[in-house]
Amino acid sequence: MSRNAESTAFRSALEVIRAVEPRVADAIGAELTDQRESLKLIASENYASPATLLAMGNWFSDKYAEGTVGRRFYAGCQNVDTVEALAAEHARELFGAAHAYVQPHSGIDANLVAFWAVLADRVESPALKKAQVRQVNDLTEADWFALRRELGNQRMLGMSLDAGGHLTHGFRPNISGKMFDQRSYGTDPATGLIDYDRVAEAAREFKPLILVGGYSAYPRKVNFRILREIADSVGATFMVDMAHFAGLVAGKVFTGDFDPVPHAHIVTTTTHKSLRGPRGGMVLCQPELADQVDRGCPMVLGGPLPHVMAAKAVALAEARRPNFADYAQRIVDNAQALAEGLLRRGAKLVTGGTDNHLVLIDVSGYGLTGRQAEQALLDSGIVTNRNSVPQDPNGAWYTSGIRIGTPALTTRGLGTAEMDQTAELIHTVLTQTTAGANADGTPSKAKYNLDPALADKVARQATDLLAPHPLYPAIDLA
Ligand code: DSN
Repeated sequence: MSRNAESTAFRSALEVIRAVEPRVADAIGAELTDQRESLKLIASENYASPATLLAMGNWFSDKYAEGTVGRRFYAGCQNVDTVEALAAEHARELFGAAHAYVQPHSGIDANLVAFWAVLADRVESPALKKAQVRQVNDLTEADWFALRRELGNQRMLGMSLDAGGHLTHGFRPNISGKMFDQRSYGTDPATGLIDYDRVAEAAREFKPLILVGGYSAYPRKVNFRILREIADSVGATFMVDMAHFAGLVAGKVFTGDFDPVPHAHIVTTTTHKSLRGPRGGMVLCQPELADQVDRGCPMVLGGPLPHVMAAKAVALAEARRPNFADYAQRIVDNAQALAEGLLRRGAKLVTGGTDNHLVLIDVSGYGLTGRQAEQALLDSGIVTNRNSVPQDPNGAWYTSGIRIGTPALTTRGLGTAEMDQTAELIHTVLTQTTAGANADGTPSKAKYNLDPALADKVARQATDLLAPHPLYPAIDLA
């Protein structure tokens, strides 16, 4: 394929859009410019390939396809069947999973599908069993009442939010926190690491139906073999949300005890983070849960998005190529170089470093909240996001942490030397920013002081750092 093909494809697409609503075409072009010019360190973002992006922009978007491959509620789904089956096959092969369900629209949706599958599989309820064998019309009012009571009385044990767990692992702002009686395990206050003995103790006391492993802000590997043993010891189903590190599993950086797929009963993920696919979700599971997982739509999900499933098939095919393992290893090498660069310059990092794709800086040492640090970095062309640290005194809104991740910059081709320069830029901004005050003179958790000339200088240095690694080099929209 000629490099020109990518340029022609995107230029032509914008020309067609511009003829209808030029402001949308302009915004799409501006987004590319912004992404090209900023140092993207958001741990959950990446840059999908042109092939993946293009697979989403077509008439598959117009097709309804509720149900699953070969068993649809709509006619004419033969082509959707082709791409859904391909995406599922690539996912099974890539991760060595018995079953893959590629319809979830997002990570939250994937988790809801998984929760439903586990509830349906595990909750002892005659009414639920009747509902499963499609005798819904035979259920009495009393059956429905009993069913709701039994479903609404189940327990989940997951990682606490401030230790790096995710909202969808049973926390109140998410529906999972309303569905489940939830308890969390944290990390050791001295090391910041998961203390598996404490997890086992919590599991023995709480006896969860579901033990959840996985995280969105924990900078270390997790031993999924031990978590599975804990789950088995209390009769829990073991679920892992690998949304953040799916790329590291796909690229065989996390193997053996650190690969969740052979250990968990059910694994959920997004497809757009370290895995570098389109925005979306996916569920992998052992055979006994497959039937329930496949009921995800219409049980939990709206109609599948065939254009996104097509893009998932493309991205998963890319991840099966040998060079993806090299990419995954470079993500971790870069995160470790970034962590070392920050530590050498005096930063305080949660757990003292990283062995995955992310680094969590405790910015309280600079006298800043996470919100102040996030905005000061943004002014300087460095895009990150604020995040709680364990036992965070500033709560989930202001926070005391900055989470940074390397999947996106690694995709652009930056390496460990450039990570050290990135650490220098972050260090410069954080040491030159001071906390601001409210109008009445009281300390503010949001306002900050940073010399705009310094911010501009850092932004120019960031652009210089990126210049040898253009984003989508074959695409010229001018
Ligand atoms: N929003 C994603 C993240 O940034 O981790 C997960 O919810």
